[in-house]
Order: sequence, then C-alpha cells, then structure tokens
Amino acid sequence: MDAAYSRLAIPASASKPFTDYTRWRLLVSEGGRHTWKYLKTDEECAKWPQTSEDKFWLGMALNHEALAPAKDPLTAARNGYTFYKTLQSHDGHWSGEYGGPMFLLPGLVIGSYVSGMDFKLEERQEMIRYLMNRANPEDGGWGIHVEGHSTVFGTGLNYAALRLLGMDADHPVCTKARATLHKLGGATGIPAWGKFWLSLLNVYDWEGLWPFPPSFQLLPDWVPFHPHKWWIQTRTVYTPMSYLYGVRFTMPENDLILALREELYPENYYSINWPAQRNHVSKADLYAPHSAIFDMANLVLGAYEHCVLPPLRKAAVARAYQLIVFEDENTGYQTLAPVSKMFNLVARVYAEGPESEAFRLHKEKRDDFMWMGGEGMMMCGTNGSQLWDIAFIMQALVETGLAELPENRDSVIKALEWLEDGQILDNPKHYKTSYRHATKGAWGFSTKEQGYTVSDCTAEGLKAVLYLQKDLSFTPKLVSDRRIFDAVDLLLTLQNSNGGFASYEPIRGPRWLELLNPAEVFGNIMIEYCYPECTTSVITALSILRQHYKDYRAADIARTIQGAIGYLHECQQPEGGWIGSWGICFTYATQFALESLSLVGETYETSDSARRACEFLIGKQRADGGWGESYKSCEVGKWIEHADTQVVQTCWAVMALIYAGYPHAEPLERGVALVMSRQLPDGSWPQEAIEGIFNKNCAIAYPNFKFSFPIWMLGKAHIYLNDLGKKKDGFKL
Ligand code: LAN
Repeated sequence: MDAAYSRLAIPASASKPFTDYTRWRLLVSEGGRHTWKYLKTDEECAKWPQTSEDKFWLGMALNHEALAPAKDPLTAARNGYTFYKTLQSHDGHWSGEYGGPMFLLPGLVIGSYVSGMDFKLEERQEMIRYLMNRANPEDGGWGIHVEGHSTVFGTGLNYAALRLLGMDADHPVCTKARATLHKLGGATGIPAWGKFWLSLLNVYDWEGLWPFPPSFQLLPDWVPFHPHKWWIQTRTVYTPMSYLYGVRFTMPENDLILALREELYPENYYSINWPAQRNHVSKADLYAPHSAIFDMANLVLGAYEHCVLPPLRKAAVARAYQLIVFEDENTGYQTLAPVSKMFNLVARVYAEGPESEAFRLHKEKRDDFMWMGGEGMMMCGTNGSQLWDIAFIMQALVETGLAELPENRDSVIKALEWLEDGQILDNPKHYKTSYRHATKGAWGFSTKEQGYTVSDCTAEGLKAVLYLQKDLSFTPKLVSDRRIFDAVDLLLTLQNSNGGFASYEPIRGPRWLELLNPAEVFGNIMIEYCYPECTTSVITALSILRQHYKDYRAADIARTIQGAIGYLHECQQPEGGWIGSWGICFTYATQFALESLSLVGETYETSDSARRACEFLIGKQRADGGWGESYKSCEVGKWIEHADTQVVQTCWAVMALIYAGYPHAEPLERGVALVMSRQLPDGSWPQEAIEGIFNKNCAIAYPNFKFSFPIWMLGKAHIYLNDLGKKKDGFKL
C-alpha cells in the first residue's frame, strides 16, 4: 500500500504532460467500453499505433488537411462530418470525455485508497496533473464543477485526493489550496457527502454526521418514504452509504491520515466538537439547505442510533449489502453512476476482502470511468455517453441527407450495427427484487452493460434506428420489428399521470420527500421529476414510429402523445421558452419542444405556443447573429446570457426556429453565418463552454455536441432556407 501510494516529485507547473502522451491508447472493447492504456515499450507502441480518436481526446495535433472552404451551409456540414468521421471508433460509435463534476475524482481516489486498491503510476501522475490544471487560477481551490467557484466540498476533497495520490503538503499547489480551504473555514463545514468520504478516510468523525440509517431498507415497500421510491440516482448512492454507515467503516490510521487531520482543519483536529458539525455547512457550498423537518427527523434518528438493537442493525446492514450485490450484478460492476460505483466498491471490498472476485471485478470496471484528456486524467460522470452521441449524429446525417453520400455509407452502417448491439434485450438479472424498472427494449445513456433504461435515451435510440432503417436506401434492417415494438412498449410504461416523462422511471415517491434531501449541494434529487426534454424525445420518437407502423398500439400511442403534449404546454414558461435540465438550458429544451410540437402539427403558423417560443428565441439573438446562454440559466430558471456567443447554443436556437417553420430567413441566415465562421479549416469546431448540466447543480461537458449539432443545424438550414427561398422570390443560397 505504501509503495502503491508513494510520494511523487511533482513539477510546479502542470502545463506540460507528466507522462508521454504518445503512449496513451483508448481501448474500445465490447459494447463501446472505454478504457485508457499506457503502453510501456516501443514495440507495443509500434504494434498498436495511435489513432486520430486517441490523439483528438488527448488534445494532440491531428494535422488533418485543410478542406476546401465551404461556401454554403451544406458543404460546411459535410466538411464537419469529414472531420468527425475520423473520430469514429472501429465499432461504429463515438467515444468521448464526460467530465465536469469535480467531486468524482476524489471519490475514486479516496474509495480506492481506503480499499487498498492501487493505480498505475501514470494514472496517478495524470490525475494529479488534471487537478492542478483544474484548480481555480486565482485561489487554487476547486468547486463543485469545472466552471464553479471554490467550495469546501471541492477544495477539501480534491486536496485530500492530491495528497493521497502522492503530492507533498508543501508543494505550492497544496499550500495554495490549503490556504483557500482554511479561508473557507476548513473541512468541518464540508457538506454531507464530503463528511462521508472524509469519515471513511478517518479524517472526520462519524459523530459529525447525521445518520445514514440502513434501517430504511427494512421498511415495508408501501411506506411512502421507502428508498425504492426515491430517485434512482439517490437511492443507489444511499444504499452503500447506509451500509458503510451501519458498519461505521473507517480506514486504519497511518502517517498520511494523521497529517491530513492537521492539514484539512485550521483548528486542532482533536479539539473539534463533532456533533456540533452535523448542521455545519460552509456558506460557499450551501445550495439546498436542510428543511426543519429534516433536522427534526435527524434528531429522532440520531437518538435511535444510540439504542438500535444489534439484531435489527445486523438485518438492515445485510439487506443493504444484498441490494449492493444486486446492483453490481445487474450492471457488470459498473453500477448506475460513478458515486455509487465507488461506494459499492468500498462496501464490497470491506465485506469480501482484497482476494475476492468482487475486488477484481470492481477494479476492472473502475477503469471505465477514468478518462485521459489533454489536461490529465479525470473521472467521468458516467461510463461514457455512447448512445447519446451516436443517436444525435445519426439523426443529423439522415435529416441532412449526408447519410446517403457514398463517402459516408460505411460509417453509417457501422453506427447502425452499434445501435443494434446497444439495445438492451432483457430485464435486469435481479429485476423486481432490486426494485428496478423494466429494461427490455431500452437504450441507456452509455452502454448496454450499464443496463439502465433512460426514457429519452430509449426514445432517441429508437428514433435513430427508425431513421437509419426506414429512410435510407442502403442500410440492412438489423433491428427487427419485434425489438422496435419492445422499445415502444417500454416507453409507454414510463409516462406519468400528468403526461410528462421523467428520466429513469416513472415518479414513485411523493413530492414532500424532497424535504428529506440530505445532500445540501444538490437540489431536487429525492424523487424523479418530469422533464420537458425527456418528454419531447418520447413524443418525437413515437410520432415518427407511427408514421411507419400505423397499426401498432395506435390508440395507446395517440393517447400517450396527447398527454405528453398537454404536459409540454403546461410547462412552457410565460416568456415562451422551456427550462432545460440536462443541457443549457432554454435553447436546449426549446429546441426539443419545437421539434415535437411540429410533429403534431403545431408550428409558427398554426400554434400560439410555437409562435411565442420563436419570438422568445428571436429576442435572445445577439448582434453577431448567434446565441449565448450560461449554465446559470439552469440554476435560476431564467435566461442568463453567456459572456460569449456559443456555436452549440446557436445551433439549438436555429434548429428550434426551423422546426417551428419560422417564416423569416434573415435571423436564421445570421445564425448560420456565425456557426460557419467558427469552423476550423479541417472541418471541426473548437470547444467553447460546458454544454450540459446536471440540473441538480452540476455542469457536465458534452464535447461531442460541438460536432453533431453544427452538422445537423447547417445541413437542415441549407434545406430549409432553400425552400424558403423558393417561396420568397429571389432568395437562393
Ligand atoms: C445524466 C446524464 C444524461 C442525462 C440525460 C439522458 C441527458 C437526461 O435527459 C436524463 C438524465 C441523464 C441520464 C443523467 C442523470 C444524472 C447523471 C447520471 C447525468 C447528469 C450524468 C451524471 C449524473 C450523475 C448523477 C452524476 C453523479 C453524481 C451524483 C450526485 C450521484
């Protein structure tokens, strides 16, 4: 263990790689699985040459030739795909970084450290480098996500991670971060999840936390606050937490732990009044304060912790453990997302030891979350966004006609093969017993192995397959009608009573459960919610499906669409836009909304709702012809301008207007011109800003969006403006 986490000599600056970037390779294996390998010898390197895909994600120069400059939008789109195709993996999908949150890497490092699980030296070096590059240039701290201000959560946890990974306490990066941490009040005021990680590491005291009682797991299923009614992301994190709390896991002391106890706190660690910290959260961190009910419930639960009967505790811990094992087995040890991944890993290793199969499998799948980028190695928000990215680019190619070009056909067929292979064909191994929703027929957000239905991912996957199989002349019909119907059947089970669609499951718990949200840094995480984007994806997919399969469950589909449209009208904002939760923000959701409204015949001409949405967007167009929207829009639910005009936001806005059949060419042309002006000579677009938002308060990067949406928008705009030109005499592109 000591050798595995030895001290490292780290340069003062992280601008240059700490490892040899020509030796990194992205291994794309079964189902689109991503793992980064560092090749040690020249022979290995010669046998496995670096591809454009590797180089692009490593931030290395690709030296693609300049393409003939585009004079019209369709050529610009075509150039865009000429570039993007060079990043396609051998199995047909597009890989990609999915970083952004800054609380994931510490979980990876702390969880591994307390479980005695090592990293490769190069991984440690590049993780350190990533954290150095991502430190706030002014104060040296870290926030909750890459664009956020420094907080105790970000700074305390990432500081601990740096130290575990091998950085010395007197390295200038540590000194600066420590000063900021102390200025923010030190780690006593870290939010609940931070307290939890630090307790596992034995640098916080369990007495400083409100209970995470495993007893909830023993409640009868009908109890309104039973964990199976919570949002699935929250309950899969809570389950291993309740286990680890139940057994009061703590790592044994060692010199580094003792040192961290001194470094994380301005005061003497041994003098801290721990119970007084339970409600102590730094001001810089607080986003979702505790409710009074939560505090009261905790007083009761806290008292209960002192008198809980040992057999009851044993049974609750055993039940939590069983659910952890189910989750691991349902997901090939990926688990739902990176936080649960690391808590499950710690729990399994604690229970079964370092020689166990669980240790081996968890270690193997840990790699799927570790991503090598130009700034070093990060931990991703999921094990990738494979399905999400391939679904959009394929839709873009079909709608723009680029898919039919002979030069693109192989690439398109490969993508269809990936989509076929990516559909989940069965329900989870532990299905009802682990409170899972059905998965047969689904597409998830990343890979089939991860194995979770997401409403909009299933819808977008279905739509892409329908486009590829029905609208193109040259594609094999790989996904059978039966499998298409499985996807439809599944979508129909996901609708809520108000007509809307949530993310992974229909809403299970009552709204008031939000009063028991313990997280402090994330809002609205206790139950599922309906989202305009999820709802619109389903409307769109079902509308396209019924064009091809008129008889399949026609009445059910009609009713579902009608209900969903009703929900969509309900949640349109008075100003005319829709609030997005999973992308930024009004531009994102409004684009989806106008697409689905157009499919039920609601356009600028026919619908007041569509018209208001168009006017709203037109009102946000900037003098340079583009649109710019900050992630803060998602935080406050009001449009907030970004400092700069952004290509992706401009694409969404223009696409929205096109879907609605906006009758005036000029604003669209200006948007098109802005996006074309940002295209680089090789056909690509530079990364601008973070594009996605984990709406519970955390931003995520979607680097693939800067290809799929410009290609999509430019191709569509070309067709649309030409049509409009025909109508309005004299206009021609
Ligand atoms: C995501 C990413 C994708 C996203 C969409 C498909 C875009 C959305 O429409 C539905 C919800 C979903 C699947 C989603 C849910 C929450 C995720 C998984 C994330 C935002 C990516 C990371 C986040 C996950 C919860 C991060 C881990 C942090 C915790 C607080 C548990």
